[in-house]
Amino acid sequence: MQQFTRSTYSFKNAPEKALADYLELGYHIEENVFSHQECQALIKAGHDLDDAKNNIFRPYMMPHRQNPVFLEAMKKPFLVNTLSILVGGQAAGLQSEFFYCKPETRGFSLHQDNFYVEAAYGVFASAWTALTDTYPEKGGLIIYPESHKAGNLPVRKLHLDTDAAQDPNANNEETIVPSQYSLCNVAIPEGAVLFIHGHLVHGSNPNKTNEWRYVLLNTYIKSSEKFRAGRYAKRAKVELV
Ligand SMILES: O=C(O)CCC(=O)C(=O)O
Repeated sequence: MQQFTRSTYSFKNAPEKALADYLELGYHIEENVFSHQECQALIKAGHDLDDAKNNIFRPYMMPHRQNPVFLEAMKKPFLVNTLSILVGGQAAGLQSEFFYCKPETRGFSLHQDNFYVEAAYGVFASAWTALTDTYPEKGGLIIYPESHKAGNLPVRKLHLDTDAAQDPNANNEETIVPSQYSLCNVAIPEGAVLFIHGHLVHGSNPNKTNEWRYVLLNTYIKSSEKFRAGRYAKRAKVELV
């Protein structure tokens, strides 16, 4: 496993230096973006969604269309400003997804987010917000630093049984990672955001703890760019200005 490297700069006060590190590494961690109260409000809103009320805890696609708390999170000025820097122009929202990841939920197989979205290189990125502390045993993310530089990578089909608590497209295939890139596990604390380049290979570990691992994923694209809507996700641009 590779020694984990992260930028020492923040988009709050050194955006140019933070951007240079993001372009080199393919990710950026920003702490204290959401307060404890905001994380708790989002978790509560997750449990108020129709699926959760019916004891269905697979990741909920597009909660921003159901509850304004999620739309407000997607529109958080710091996220919109940072994403606009990362995608090289005014960012539009594209997708939200709320992850419950109850104990024993399987991880998300290795993938590049842009595999699903089919946008041009460098104009699409994700904000993965930990609503509870996350670490390798608790569904923590796996990343391959600098793998975004490889562009579109091939995948191999997987033949796993479905896990009712995981996204139905999470384990269909996995990215074949070139041997020069190394796996890193990351621990992202509550309220922090992992910004992910659309071509960075990443996935997640299973949740082996007895606590739920709540995460809110928002994805963004440069407003003028094309993307694939997707049969399951049904992505549509959300204007943020
Ligand atoms: O939160 C997870 O388990 C993985 C989510 C993810 O990587 C994604 O949706 O792109």
